Amino acid sequence: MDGFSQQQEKQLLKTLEKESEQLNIVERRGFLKNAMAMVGGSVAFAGAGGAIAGSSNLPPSVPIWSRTLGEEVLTHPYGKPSKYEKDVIRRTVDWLTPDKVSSISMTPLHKLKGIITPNGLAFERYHGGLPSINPDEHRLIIHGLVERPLIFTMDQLKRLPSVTEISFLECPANGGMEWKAPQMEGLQFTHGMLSCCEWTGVRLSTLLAEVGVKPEGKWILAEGADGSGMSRSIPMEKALDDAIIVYAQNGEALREEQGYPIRLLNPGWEGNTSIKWLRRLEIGDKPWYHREETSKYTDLMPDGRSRKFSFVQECNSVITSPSPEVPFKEKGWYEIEGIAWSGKGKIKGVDISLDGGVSWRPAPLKGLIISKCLTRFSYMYKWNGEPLLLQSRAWDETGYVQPTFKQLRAIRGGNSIYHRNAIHTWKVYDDGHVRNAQLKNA
Ligand SMILES: Nc1nc2c(c(=O)[nH]1)N[C@H]1C(S)=C(S)[C@@H](COP(=O)(O)O)O[C@H]1N2
Ligand SMILES: [Mo]
Repeated sequence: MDGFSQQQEKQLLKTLEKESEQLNIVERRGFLKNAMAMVGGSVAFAGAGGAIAGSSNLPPSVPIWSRTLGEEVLTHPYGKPSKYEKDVIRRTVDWLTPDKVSSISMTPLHKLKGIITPNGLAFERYHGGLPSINPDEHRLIIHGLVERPLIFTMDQLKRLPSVTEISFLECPANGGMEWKAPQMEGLQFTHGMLSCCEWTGVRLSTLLAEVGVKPEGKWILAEGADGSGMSRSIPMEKALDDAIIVYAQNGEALREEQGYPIRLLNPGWEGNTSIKWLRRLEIGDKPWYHREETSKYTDLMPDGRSRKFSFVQECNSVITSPSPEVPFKEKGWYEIEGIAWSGKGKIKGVDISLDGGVSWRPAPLKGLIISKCLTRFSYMYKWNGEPLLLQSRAWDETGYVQPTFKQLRAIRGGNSIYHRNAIHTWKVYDDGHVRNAQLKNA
């Protein structure tokens, strides 16, 4: 029982070989040798896990869950993660959310795989708390410079032709605490105002065709039904391009946290424009210059002027593993993994650096590569206990390359909160722990 049968070992080696081919590993031989050592010594491998060594559920014993019957069907009519995953949760930063109503929670990016954020882990941003809206009592009003002002029930919206698209959603304040110096010790806090879901709803352009926009109609005010009545002015071009009135998220009804029963989604644009609990769209001939687009969500430039309507979330990337939450635990092979995204389209490529940006090597993209979506990159690396300055640098299909901090600060100065998409540095120490770092000249 202890170890694997020869046939199992052969099978595993075959799988590894295939995977390594896909990953294009340069030092393939070394990688496989190492993997075999782990397979051959499965007891030692399990022991390396630490706390549970010696458990009566480990081989060669038959574990308790194999000797008893499990729970009945419908023990959890709505499924939930294993109790052993209880630390995989959204988290807040106390000093960012003093009143808990105007608040923000962050996605545990270090624990996620693939590109989809599960509904229970999508970051949340509230300007006036979380409303609980009865869909039967909710309406979407469209008025202003239109031929036929209309009021839609939720059922009427769902009868219109629908679209389903995957898109990331990022608060432009993501990483905002890092403008002046590294502050947050964790990927969840440096980059966690970011999620990527599959959204279903009606194209805003479909609704605009229903009401008939007058030729003077150039902007749309979107307003939420929450206590903050949050509102943003959206240019007609975006409304006619890819904006969606969303009612479903990852296959099920939109979560209350994300705007139930309906929200506006502007793919690739600052999350602030994607108004949740949407109740009103007014068509006008110019922007409204409301609070969230004048006093907030603007960038104070070095010359004293303000950058406003900075809608697009530009190309960005970060290494998710290793990270402060996912240190190297022992020497050996690791998959250095991360995510890249761009509000302008598809990710074209990612380089990683092990030496703080002195030299770069390509990190192959893997999985789905979709416009305005998280995209995974991965690089196999054998860590021998040396300190590293890990960085990733992504570029998108428009040719835009993620800037260094130095390049970003040279243009935007140091007063901004929003749109910090600079190359991020993780410092790996010789014992494997990882800290958030910024380099003076990069
Ligand atoms: N009505 C309303 N819409 C809103 C907000 C809000 O407080 N009220 N917050 C905005 C901000 S700042 C962001 S970043 C996104 C966050 O969306 P999420 O909570 O689904 O992640 O919603 C936006 N839409
Ligand atoms: Mo936001």
